[in-house]
Amino acid sequence: MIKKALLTAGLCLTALSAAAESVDGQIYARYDATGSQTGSTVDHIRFAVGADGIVKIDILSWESDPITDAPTDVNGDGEIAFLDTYLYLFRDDGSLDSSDYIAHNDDSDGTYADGSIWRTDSYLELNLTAGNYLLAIGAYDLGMDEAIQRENRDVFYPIRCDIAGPDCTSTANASGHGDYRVSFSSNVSLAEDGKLPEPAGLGLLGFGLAGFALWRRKKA
Ligand SMILES: [Ca+2]
Ligand SMILES: [Ca+2]
Ligand SMILES: [Ca+2]
Repeated sequence: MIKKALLTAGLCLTALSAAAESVDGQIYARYDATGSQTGSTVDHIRFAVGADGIVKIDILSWESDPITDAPTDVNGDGEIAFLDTYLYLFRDDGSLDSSDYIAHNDDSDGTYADGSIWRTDSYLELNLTAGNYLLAIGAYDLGMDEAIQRENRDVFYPIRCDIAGPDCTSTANASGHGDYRVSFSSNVSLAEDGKLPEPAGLGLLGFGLAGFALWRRKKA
């Protein structure tokens, strides 16, 4: 019974830590056998909205200063790796297709509250009813079919540059990967799914249960 109570407590902790959640992820360039870029990956993030209301989805990615083109490490990970992000939002009914489409966004055009430095970072703010949703994030230019199939066939982004190297401009060659951070408003909770970047709260839950198991062995 104690174990069940603690398990419940752990799940509650996860639910709490999921409030105002953010997810860090990477979009990877894909190449053919000759080394030519053929496209890039698309991530899917599942989330739930508990009650009808305004939901905000804010992307942080672009790392080249819009005035000087100087590398700018907006996510503080010590590298300059970014993309021109592109979002699609779908209802999540367990079988994703174009009938689930709600909205898409390429460029935010001026919402920098999350630390964004350039308008190419995507942003969505819209009224959603309670329920389950799926966010697809990839690189410009992302079509709906590409978002659904998780295969972006456009080439160019993401961009990776040497943080101490020459200026990093939007005309740089696509390579490697680009990083993104997606921040959700506090009325969103992230869903568990093996395909998705792991929410920070899940790591805490795992640590908590492992600690409890150790405590049980010591007491026995
Ligand atoms: Ca942003
Ligand atoms: Ca960075
Ligand atoms: Ca964009």
